[in-house]
Amino acid sequence: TQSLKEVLQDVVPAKQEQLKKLKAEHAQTVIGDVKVEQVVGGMRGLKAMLWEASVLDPNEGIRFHGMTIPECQKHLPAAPGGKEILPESMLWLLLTGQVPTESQVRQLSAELAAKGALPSYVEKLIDSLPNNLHPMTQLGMGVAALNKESVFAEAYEKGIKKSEYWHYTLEDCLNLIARLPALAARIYRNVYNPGAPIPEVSSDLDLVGNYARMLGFANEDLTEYLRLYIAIHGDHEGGNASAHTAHLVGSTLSDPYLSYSAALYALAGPLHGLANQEVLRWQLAMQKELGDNVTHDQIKDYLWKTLKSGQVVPGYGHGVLRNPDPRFMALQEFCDARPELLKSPIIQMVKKTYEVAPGVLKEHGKTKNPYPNVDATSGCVLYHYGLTQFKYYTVIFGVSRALGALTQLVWARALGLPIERPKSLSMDAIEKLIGAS
Ligand code: NMX
Ligand code: MLT
Repeated sequence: TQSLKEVLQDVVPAKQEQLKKLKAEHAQTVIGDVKVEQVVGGMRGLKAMLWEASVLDPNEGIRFHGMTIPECQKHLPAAPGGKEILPESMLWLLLTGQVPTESQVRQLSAELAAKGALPSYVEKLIDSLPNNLHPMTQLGMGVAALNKESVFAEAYEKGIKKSEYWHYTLEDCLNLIARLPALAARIYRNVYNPGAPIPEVSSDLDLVGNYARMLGFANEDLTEYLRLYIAIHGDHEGGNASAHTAHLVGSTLSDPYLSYSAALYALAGPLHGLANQEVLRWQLAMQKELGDNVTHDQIKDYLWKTLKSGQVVPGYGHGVLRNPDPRFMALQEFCDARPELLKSPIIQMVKKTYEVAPGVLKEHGKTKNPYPNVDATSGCVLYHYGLTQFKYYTVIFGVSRALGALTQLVWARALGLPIERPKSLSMDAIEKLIGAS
């Protein structure tokens, strides 16, 4: 069985050649223009970043190396006895562009489990934090502190060739992905269930099998849900705020731990990953006010109340998507296949909200995308299975996004990409440029 590193060693030269050819033959070819609205409007739609693992189409959603979510569900290996995509399978696809065999994935799970224990200084650091410090703040601190272990930083200090960067970056990235479950589970246990002993990483379990066990859940359905959740949140091309942050910070040759820690603090914003916490807070407030058996009309009124108070409807809208998010659809299908989930009041409420919110948002007329994004539903299934502490939800997103953000760090170093440094302009400078008085 070829290991992940061996496969990458085969794949890297072809990609390096592809980039060399692009630069040699098309360096001056124009692929877009820059409008003032993009400079002052969050760079929406600006094609300005190389990202290998996935591309987002506004209408059909994400493709990972050309594969849609249903195709990944069909072809990527699951856990023994399970059905959902294993995050290890997704990581393999993102890194290599290839669908792994079952034995390659089992080997990767074993490698990650062997590296999964937290160093004791990080355990002590996390244990020393106040339990009312937001779990995302704790996660970013733990990830940053792990940079004491960075083989890239150590090798760079000693002096290495540019062509060797990606080898050390890969090692750091796999070590970090391996340790995220133990770190994230420790934060959960300290904040919500202090004192109970946390099991050690088991060499017999996959990444999420271990994560669920360390969190303290023994429900195989929840574990399968987490596998799907973590696999499909893994990458969403490069322009989203967390992935872009990792890319920017990594481009300075800051090591993968520091780069991903920075990314986590972008994910922690309510317009980005924190939206899944906000969705649950918003749906529970609706449930408190209106009870369990809400009608569509009551939800419409509630939506208008939110909009009229000047707030956004969390879980709706997107910077790129212009249709319902296929990740939302995949998580809804997980519910549709399980009658016990469909009976859950909170899952029913999310479904009914989806039936009316696009109409209300269209009538409201502001958002360019009135449809749900993944955050509209991701938390309600966790809630149903007893993971009710919604301030924790973005941490799970943070465990997942490492797959894509760290993949790109490996590719950025393998391709020798430079430090990111776009040009900024003042309003006076823009006016001068366009000849406006
Ligand atoms: N509810 C109410 N208003 C909205 C919504 C919404 N869900 N989405 C966008 N708008 C407003 C937006 O605030 C803006 O108003 P204004 O002109 O007053 O500034 C206007 O519609 C145009 O915004 P768009 O161009 O459609 O959206 P943009 O690309 O700027 O932002 C989001 C995208 C995702 C930040 C935005 O849709 C939003 O705030 N959604 C709610 C939060 C959310 O669900 N975030 C999660 C994104 C997914 N993720 O996991 O990261
Ligand atoms: C993501 O998964 O990062 C979000 O959908 C936000 C985005 O793509 O901009």
